[in-house]
Amino acid sequence: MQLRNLIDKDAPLMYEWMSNPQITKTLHLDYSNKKIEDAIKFIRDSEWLVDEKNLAIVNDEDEYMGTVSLRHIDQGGGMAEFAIAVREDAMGKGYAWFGMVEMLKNAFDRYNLEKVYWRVKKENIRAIRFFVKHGFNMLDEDIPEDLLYRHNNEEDLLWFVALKGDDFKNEALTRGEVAACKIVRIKTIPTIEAGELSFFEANHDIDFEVKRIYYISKVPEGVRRGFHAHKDLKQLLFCPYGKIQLILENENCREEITLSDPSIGVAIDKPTWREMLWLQKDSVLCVAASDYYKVEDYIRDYDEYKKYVGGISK
Ligand code: T46
Repeated sequence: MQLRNLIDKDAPLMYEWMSNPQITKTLHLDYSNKKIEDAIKFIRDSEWLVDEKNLAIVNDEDEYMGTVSLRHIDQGGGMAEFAIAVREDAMGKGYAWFGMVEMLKNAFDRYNLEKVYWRVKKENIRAIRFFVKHGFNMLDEDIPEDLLYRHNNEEDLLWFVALKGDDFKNEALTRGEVAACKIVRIKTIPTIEAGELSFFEANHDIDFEVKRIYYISKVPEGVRRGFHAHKDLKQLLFCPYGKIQLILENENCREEITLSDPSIGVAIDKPTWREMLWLQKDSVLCVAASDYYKVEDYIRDYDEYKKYVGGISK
């Protein structure tokens, strides 16, 4: 995946989503009368626009998957508006998340902006859940006047913001592994306006029988736990509520991941040094384990762990 400038050959695939009512109903413009010529014009105009940047999200074969945009770029005020549209084929495959993160990086690192805002229709529950899941702030009252004015104070909109320095790159949803431990997508069934239900099954979703479940709660923010490894125990760790950073280290690397989504778990199935940092008060860490509690399975001394796995480079 990558971002690149829009080019003429993207027009047919751009027109594909422009003429898909399922996609355009969540967007803010009326696309009902758009033609392929409008896609071509949009691409060509994008070359010379000064206060707007439109880029293509493309796959490894350079096929257009969607457009990400920064609009109304206001260098003086340090802000811009973000927008994204992806093809139906690109949905659920990480393209939207990739495009968003890359464009926000551009906004903050390249164009030196301080704030990027975007709006979502209240009825677009899927998008709202996506942004909330990634930890973006939804605005109640601090919406700049000129944004409201520009969009006629429309009441069916919710506003989000990303600020320079925000930790918005929670990659848990797009990565496959952390320190060679598998990131597990826990099956999650949303119910309209009644929350979500997540579940996993022993031997189907995780490759061990569960003999023990424990959970860690009431941990103050900023506290670290763990600092040990297990010799044989296999575990699935997940955070059904709150935000916990998991730092994992094996003989080759030390990596971290933020667990902040009930549908994400990490399966630790080999001797791995672990530390858990509570980023948010009242976060809960749940663990499904392959064996009963056995004190002799723990390695609580870091040097001993290093010897156990044959020398770790930290
Ligand atoms: C792990 C991380 C993610 C028990 O008596 N039974 C149990 O099933 C467990 C898990 C713990 N304990 C006792 C042992 C200690 O006296 O509870 C006390 C606290 O355990 P610990 O200091 O090991 O807690 P954490 O949060 O550092 O580590 C725990 C698990 O122990 C460990 O297996 O992988 O969570």
